[in-house]
Amino acid sequence: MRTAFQHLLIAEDDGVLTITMNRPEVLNAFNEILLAELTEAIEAAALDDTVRCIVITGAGRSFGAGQDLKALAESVHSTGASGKVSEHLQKYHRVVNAIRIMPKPVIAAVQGVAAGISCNLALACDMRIAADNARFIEAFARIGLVPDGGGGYFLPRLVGFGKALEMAMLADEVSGAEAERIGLVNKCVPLAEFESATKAFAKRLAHGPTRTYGLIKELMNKSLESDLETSLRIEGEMQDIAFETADHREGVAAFLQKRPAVFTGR
Ligand code: LHQ
Repeated sequence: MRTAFQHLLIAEDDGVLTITMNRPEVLNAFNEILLAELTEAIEAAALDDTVRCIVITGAGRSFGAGQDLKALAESVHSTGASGKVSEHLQKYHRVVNAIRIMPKPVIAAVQGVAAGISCNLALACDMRIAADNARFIEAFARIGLVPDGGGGYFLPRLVGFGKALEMAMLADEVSGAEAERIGLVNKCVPLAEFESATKAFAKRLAHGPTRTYGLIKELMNKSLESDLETSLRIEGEMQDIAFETADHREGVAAFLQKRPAVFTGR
């Protein structure tokens, strides 16, 4: 996959692909180029078998400040084409969908601000690790907008209905520690440990049974929309596939031989 981008930094290490959004002068706010490049990198990662875990993070002092409002004012607002915002949003939806159907784990590593659609990009990821300086802001209502980028879907499912409405309506900052408490992130760590903790978390996932992780992800995602009967049927379908993987055989062999399993992701 391409590794040289205008607004992304790409690093691959031991099965972990780290995608760093890199417009630190505007807190990694999304312009057209950053959005297109992020889409390309995520879609390419899905097809690359050497990638077994993806980390999305931000350069500088923040994760991201949402849509670049200057770029928005110059384009949609100044041309009077505000009715077309939903068309613009489809580009973000492509990223959200790419993360959801990615057959391997995607982690958002959030330090500093994650506001607006950048916050919701983090919510679309499978898991989130935050530094203790993180500030999650559903900033939309501050500028008279509704949460987009899948926020209306992921936020209530992560934190519950009432908290989601509070975050979306009041648009107050939620700290990393509070985000951990309410289930918005999987864990919050001191900023000094953020990089090493993210690496350890991602490496552990990258050394896991990747094919099975893809099935787990599909099972969980589909269960959000299913009744019990359907979910149990899907569970059976997924287990039929998992049962045939080399990693299942390796896991059982490792257990019987009283040694750690070495998963290849197949
Ligand atoms: C920015 C931005 C930014 C440009 C900081 N744009 N420059 C909506 C509509 C349509 C289609 C698609 O999607 C969306 C979705 C959305 O995401 S709507 C929500 C958009 N985001 C926001 O409303 C957040 C705006 N930013 C802020 O409220 C603050 O900057 C936060 C709270 C994020 C951070 O505050 P501070 O830590 O105090 O940093 P700062 O405000 O000083 O920002 C640093 C620089 O970054 C500054 O530039 P400057 O030249 O003055 O140093 C800001 O202008 C720039 N920046 N966010 N979204």
